Amino acid sequence: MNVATKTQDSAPQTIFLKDYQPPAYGVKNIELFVGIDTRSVKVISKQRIVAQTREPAESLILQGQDQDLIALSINGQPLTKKQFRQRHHNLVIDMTSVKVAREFTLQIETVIDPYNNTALEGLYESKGMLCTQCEAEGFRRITYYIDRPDNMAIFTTHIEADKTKYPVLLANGNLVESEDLSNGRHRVIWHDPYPKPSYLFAMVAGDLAVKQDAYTTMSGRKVTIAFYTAPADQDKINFAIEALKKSMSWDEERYGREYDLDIYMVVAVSHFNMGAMENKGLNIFNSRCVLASPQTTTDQQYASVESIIAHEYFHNWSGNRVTCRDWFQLSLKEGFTVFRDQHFSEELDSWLEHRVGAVKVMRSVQFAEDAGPMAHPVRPQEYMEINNFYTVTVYDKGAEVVRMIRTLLGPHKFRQGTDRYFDRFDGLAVTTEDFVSSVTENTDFDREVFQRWYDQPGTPVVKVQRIYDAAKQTLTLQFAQHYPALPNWQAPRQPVLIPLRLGVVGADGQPINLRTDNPALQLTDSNTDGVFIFKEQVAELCLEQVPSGAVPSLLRGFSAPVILDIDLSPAELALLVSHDEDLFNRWDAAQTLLTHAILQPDDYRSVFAVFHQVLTNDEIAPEARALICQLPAYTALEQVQVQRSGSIEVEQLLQGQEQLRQAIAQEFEASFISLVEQVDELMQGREFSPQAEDRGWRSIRNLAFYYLASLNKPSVENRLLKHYDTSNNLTDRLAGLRQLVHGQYDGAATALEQFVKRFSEEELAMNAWFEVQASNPSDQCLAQVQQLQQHFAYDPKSPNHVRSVVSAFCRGNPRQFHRADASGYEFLADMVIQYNQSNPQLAARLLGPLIGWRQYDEQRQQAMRSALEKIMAVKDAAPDVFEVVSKSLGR
Ligand code: B3K
Ligand code: ZN
Repeated sequence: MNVATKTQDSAPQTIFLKDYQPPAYGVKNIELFVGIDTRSVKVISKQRIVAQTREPAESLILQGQDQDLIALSINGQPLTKKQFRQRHHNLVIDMTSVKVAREFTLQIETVIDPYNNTALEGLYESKGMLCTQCEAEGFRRITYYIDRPDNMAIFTTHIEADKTKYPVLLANGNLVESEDLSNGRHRVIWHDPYPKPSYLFAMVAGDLAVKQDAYTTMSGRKVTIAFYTAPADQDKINFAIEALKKSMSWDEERYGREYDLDIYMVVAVSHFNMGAMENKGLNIFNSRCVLASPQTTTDQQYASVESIIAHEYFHNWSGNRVTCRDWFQLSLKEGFTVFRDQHFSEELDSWLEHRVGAVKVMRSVQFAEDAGPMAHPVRPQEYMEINNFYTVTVYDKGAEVVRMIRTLLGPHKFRQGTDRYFDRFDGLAVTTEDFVSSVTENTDFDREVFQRWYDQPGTPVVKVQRIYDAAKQTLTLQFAQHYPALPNWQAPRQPVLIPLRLGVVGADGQPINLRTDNPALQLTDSNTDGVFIFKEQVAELCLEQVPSGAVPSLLRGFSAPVILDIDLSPAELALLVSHDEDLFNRWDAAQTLLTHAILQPDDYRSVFAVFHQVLTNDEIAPEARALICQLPAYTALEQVQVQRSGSIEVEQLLQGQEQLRQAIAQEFEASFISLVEQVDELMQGREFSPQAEDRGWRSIRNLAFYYLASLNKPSVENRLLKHYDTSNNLTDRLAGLRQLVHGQYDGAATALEQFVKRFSEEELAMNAWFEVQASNPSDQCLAQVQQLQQHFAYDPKSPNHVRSVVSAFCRGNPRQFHRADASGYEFLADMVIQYNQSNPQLAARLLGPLIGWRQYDEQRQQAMRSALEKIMAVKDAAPDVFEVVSKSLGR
C-alpha cells in the first residue's frame, strides 16, 4: 500500500532542551475525516499550513508512524515521489520543489489499524469501542502531522461509521452536524473553536450509554455534562459527576477560571495505560479512575476518582488554554495541575489525609526516583522517550515546587500571580520560567535561586543542629543543606530556596511564641508558627525566650521537598505527637518514632506511650488516629534506611516491621477489639457513605484488624470472616479478605472463592481480588501469581489487570519479589520482555522495581542486575524500555 519506500530511522535518540527551535511551519487549522470500517480506518487530514520563518524552510517535516500512506497533495496537486521522502517515523516534503505561497493546504490520506494497536497510543480498540490517547506523541499514529505542543491548530473532526456498532461518535469541541447515511452508517462533525496542540485531540466511537447533567458557570453559561460508559456501568457514574461539578465551582472560586465550551464529556475506557487524559472537552478516563460504587470501589479509590476528575478538569486552564512549549516543560502543566487538585482535595475533604497521602508518595516513591539512576530535574534537560518522564518528579515534586511558591507569596499574591499567568499566556505554549516570572512579578521573590528547583535533580538534605542556652533562654537552630551524590549527574548543584515552616512546642505541650531579630523568619497568621527562608548553604536562626525542654517542630506540613535530618529523642517525638499544633507534624513525629522502632527494635516504650495517648482518644478524629497509628510503608522504610546507612536490608526491614506489629497487637489487643466493636455498633445499619467521617471510622477499624490479624488466633479469624462477609462496601470487605489471605488463615480460600462467585462480572472488584493475592507474603505467591495470569477474569491486554497482578507482586510484595533465589526478578524481566513490543509504555512502567538495584545488598544487586541485562539483551528493545534499562545499568 505504501507509495514510497520507508527508510529506517528508529534507533533511540536523545533529545535535548538546549536544542529547542520553534517550528518552521505551523498548522492553522486541520479538518480530519475519519472513516471507520470493520478492518481498518481511513483518515484524511486537510491541514492549512503556514511558514513561520522569514524564508520558508526547505523541508516540511511531519511525524507519523504505523500507517499506510495512500495519497498526498498540496493545494490539490498530488506530490510526485521525488517531492517527498517517507521514513519510519516521519515524512519529509521538499518544499523547494513545490511552488506555493507561505500558506497552503496539505492533504494526506492514510489507513490505520486500531484493531491491532496494543500500544494503546493513537486510535485503538478497547472492548469493542474505539478511542484515542494522543499525549504525548500519539497523534502521529493517526495522521502525519507537526506533532509538537507548540503547534496549535483549530480542529474539525468528521467521523463516519456503522450506526449499529458505533451509535455514539464523539470528538473535541461542540457537535455541529450529525446525519444518518443510507447504508446503515452515520456521520458527525465536531468543531473545537480553541486552538490546541495535537496531544489534546480525542475521538471515541462506541456503543455507550450516557448520563447527562448540567452546570451553570459563574458568568451564567449553561454547560452540558455528559458521562459515557459501557451500559452496565451507568450505575457507577454519579460520584464522578458530582466531583466534576465541585471542581468546576472550586476553579471559579479559587482561580477565577470557568469552563469554555458548551459540553464537557467524559468517557470511561477499560484498556488504558494511565489514569486519565484531559483532551479538550472530551476527557478519556481509565474506568478505574471514574467509575465508583460501594461494592467495587475502595475509599482510597473514591478519593482518587474525585481528585483525578478535578485534575483533568483543572487542566482545561493549566495545560489546555495555556500549554507547554515543549515536553521538557511538562511540569508547567502537570506540577501546577497536581498542586491544584491536591489543594482542591485538601479544602473540600480531609486536609490531613490528603496531605499525608501526598507526602507518602514523595517520601517513598519520589525520593527513591530522585536518588536513583533515573533521577532528573522537575524540568528534565534530556530524554529519549518522553513517556518515561511522566514521573513522580515532574508531577509530585513539580506540585511541591508550586506549593512552595504559594507558601512564599501567601495566598493573596499567589492568586494575583496566577491571574496574571492565565491572562498573559492564554492560547500560548510557554515555559516554566514564564510561569514563575509571571506568578511572582512585582514581588521580592528570588526567582534566580528558586529556579534551581526546576533544574537540579536530587533531594536536598537539611541537617539541623540545636544549641540551647539555658542562661539566655535561647534556642539556636543551625541549618546546613546539601545534595547527596547521584549516579547519573555530575554537574555541581547549588543551594535551593527552602521555605521551612516551623514552630516550637514547650515541655508542657504549649506552643511557644516565636521571637527573633532574624528577618528570614516570617510569622504566618499566628505568633507560634513561621516560615524561615533558607537559601544559602548554611544559615542560623536564634529564637529567644524559649524555656528549657522545648522541642522544635520543623518542616511543618512538609513545606519543602527535602529530607530533614534532626536528632530528636523518642521522648521529644512523643511530645510532638501529643501536642504539636500542626497536625501533619504530629503524624510525622509518630512516623519517625515508629521508623526508629523498626530500624532499631530495642525499646518500644515511646511507641506504646503514643498509642496509649492516641488510639482510643475520642478528642482526635478517627482518621487522624488511624494515620498516626499506621506503621510506615515498607517503601518509605527502604528510603530511610538508604539515607542512614547507604543500603537496603530487606529482611531486616520486614522483620522489624512484623515484630513491631505483633508487639503493638499484643500490648493493645483489648483496645483494638473494643475499637472494632465500637465501630461495628456505630456503622450498624448505616448506609454507605464515601465521606470523610465514615471513611475515618472504617480506617481505624481496619487498622485494628491489621494489628489483630498478626496474633493468629481463631477468635481473630472469626472476626475477620464476619467483617469480610457482612460488609456493605469494598474497603471493609477487602480489608477482611486481605488479612485472611496475608495472615494465611484457613478461611481465606473459601472467602476468595466466594468473592469470585459474587463479583466475577465486576472488573474493578476483580482487580482488587487479584491484587490481594499477588501481594500475599506467602512463599507460594509467585506460583499463585502465574496461575492468576491464567484466570478467566484476567485479560493480559489490560494494563489494569497487569498492574493488579504483576505490579502488585513486584511493588506490593517485597518479601516475595526480593526472594533470595531471584525468581521474583526473573519473573519481572520476563514480563517486561513480554510487553516490550506490544505495549512499551506498560513495559517501561513495570520495570520500576528493578531500577534502584544498586541500593540493595551485594547478592540482590547481582540478581537484579542480571534481570536488567536479560532485558537489555533483547534485540528489539522499544525506546521506552531501552532508555530505562540502559540508564539503570549506567550505560
Ligand atoms: N496528561 C495525561 C498523562 C499523559 C501520559 C502520557 N504518557 C494525564 C494527566 O496528567 O492528567
Ligand atoms: Zn495531568
